[in-house]
Amino acid sequence: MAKMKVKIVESKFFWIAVFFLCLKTYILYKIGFNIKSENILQEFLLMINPVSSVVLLIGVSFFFAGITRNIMIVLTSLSATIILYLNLLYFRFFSDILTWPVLFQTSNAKDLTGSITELIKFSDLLLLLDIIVLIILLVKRAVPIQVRVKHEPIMMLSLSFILFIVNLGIAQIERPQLLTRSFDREMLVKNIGILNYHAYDGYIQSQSKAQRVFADSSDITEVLDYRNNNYKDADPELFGIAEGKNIIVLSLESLQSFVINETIDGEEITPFLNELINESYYFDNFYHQTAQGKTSDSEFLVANSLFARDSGSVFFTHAGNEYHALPEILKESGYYSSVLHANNKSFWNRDIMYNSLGYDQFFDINSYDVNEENSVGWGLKDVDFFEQSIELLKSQPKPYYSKFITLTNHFPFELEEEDKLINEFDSNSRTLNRYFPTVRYMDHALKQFFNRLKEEGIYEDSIFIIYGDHYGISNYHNKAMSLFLNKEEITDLDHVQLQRVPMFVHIPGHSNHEINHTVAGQIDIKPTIMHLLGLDTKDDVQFGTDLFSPERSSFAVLRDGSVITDDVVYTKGSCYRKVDGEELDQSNCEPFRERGAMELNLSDKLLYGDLLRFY
Ligand code: GP9
Ligand code: MN
Repeated sequence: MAKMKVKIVESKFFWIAVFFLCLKTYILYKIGFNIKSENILQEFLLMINPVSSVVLLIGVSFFFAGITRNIMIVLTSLSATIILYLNLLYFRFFSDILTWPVLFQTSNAKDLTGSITELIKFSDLLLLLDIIVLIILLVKRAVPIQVRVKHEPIMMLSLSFILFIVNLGIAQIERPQLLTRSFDREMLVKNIGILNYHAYDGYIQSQSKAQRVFADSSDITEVLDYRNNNYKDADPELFGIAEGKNIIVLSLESLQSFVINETIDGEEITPFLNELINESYYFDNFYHQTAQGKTSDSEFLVANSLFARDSGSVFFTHAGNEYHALPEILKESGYYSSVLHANNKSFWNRDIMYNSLGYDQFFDINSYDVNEENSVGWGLKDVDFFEQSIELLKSQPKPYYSKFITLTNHFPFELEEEDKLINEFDSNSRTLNRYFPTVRYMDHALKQFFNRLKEEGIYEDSIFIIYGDHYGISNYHNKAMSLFLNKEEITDLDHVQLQRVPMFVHIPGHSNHEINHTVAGQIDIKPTIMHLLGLDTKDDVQFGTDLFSPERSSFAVLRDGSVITDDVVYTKGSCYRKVDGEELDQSNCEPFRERGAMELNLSDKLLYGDLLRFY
């Protein structure tokens, strides 16, 4: 064993190549990909994250001996350089990292050939500097010829694995739940390195590919049958009421219903939204149905009326599927569609997924003037975001379908003193305490936005769909939450009820509505919008029902299988009566539990099999 270790350490040529390639990757991160780090730990990660994959890749040479090994060291270095260079070219064009599906998107290639020569720079030859040095060392026989030692390749593999685990451990400190939750490519590259990222991406892609391969056209029949049996007619009075109007969708970051009509130290948390309830169709039993994909899950639910995945983000795993999403459907009715969101376009793989969903335009961070003064936490402050969005909105052809995604009310709910319009809450949870001022700030930003829309004459020509994207306060803060809600504890039933998010359909000119108590969720938004526009939903494959349909049954299933009706909640294997929280016999929930499981299952089948390609 000791002898073997010595051998590996002795492999000077190998370590020189490893050093060169790691250094080159780091320099490319900084100069080529312009990756910035916010703290020393991030910078450190950037420096060390190439090591594990580079050791693995060049370590392939340990399967060979003699001169072949040294040649392999050069060849593997060269192939890694080619991968880096392809990424660099792609980045220069799209300011994004390559993904496997992108490599196979041959239909895009023709758009690129013309510009490829412009992307290549003379100075790119510098990338070959280390390779040239390695070749010189090789031909001058300045490096020793190594013999093959029995367990050496395994040692190299193990070393690479250990290095990767250490890397991942540090990355977890910097970005918890990195692999399961944060699917931003730049963030992955920052944390685990570009080569590891490609391996990870390959794994994710192959996983979903397999299920698709085994699906065939008969598989969709089951879904269609279910859909046909559950179709609900529209409310005849509201059907077509929004025809020709602009549709403005406001996806409000982390907004939960428990803040509505509540106060902190006597001050309303959401004064604007509270007012808006009187002038809107407001749904107070409306649930988010998202899982790990958070905002992206809510976007998926709204666009398709299909469930997102129970793990990871469908925006990443199934961006290549065939969909019949709302933007695409609206295009057939002459609508222009866009998303306005001041974040990197690659976050949640949006740039790619939005194409699949049929959006015409994505106004990402590059459409906004973002600087230190107008930013906090995750980026551009909501007030500035809405203000700068007005011109973008006006630049679009009418009628349009435009979705705004806010950002300020995002964990960890940071806000500057001057923007704190109400006090923080006082509990043991800093997160919950800070949540209220950021919600209040978002409410204020909305009020300003509505005023501006009225000034610009956009308001009257539009209808508004406004909802919270997902929870903001996890059950980790239950103790503090019980204090706020004046409850002894947060039970499983309470937890389900806390998954309610505000939902408004605001149609200028329609006022003084009763609050609608129907139990519903984000999956119901697509059919609702379609009916408001006078579009038939009979032939659309969807799992939601129009919120206004007189025939709709009050029902919602959450992504974890919990179900809610007017009277009962089924969650974590127990059935509860809603009014008093009493635990009931399972049979009271069974039909609803079954329905929920059925819908999730069929929707998953559709997604994993990419069944809409057969429809
Ligand atoms: C990022 C923003 C937040 O662009 O939408 O995403 P989230 O963490 O809420 O899913
Ligand atoms: Mn969100």
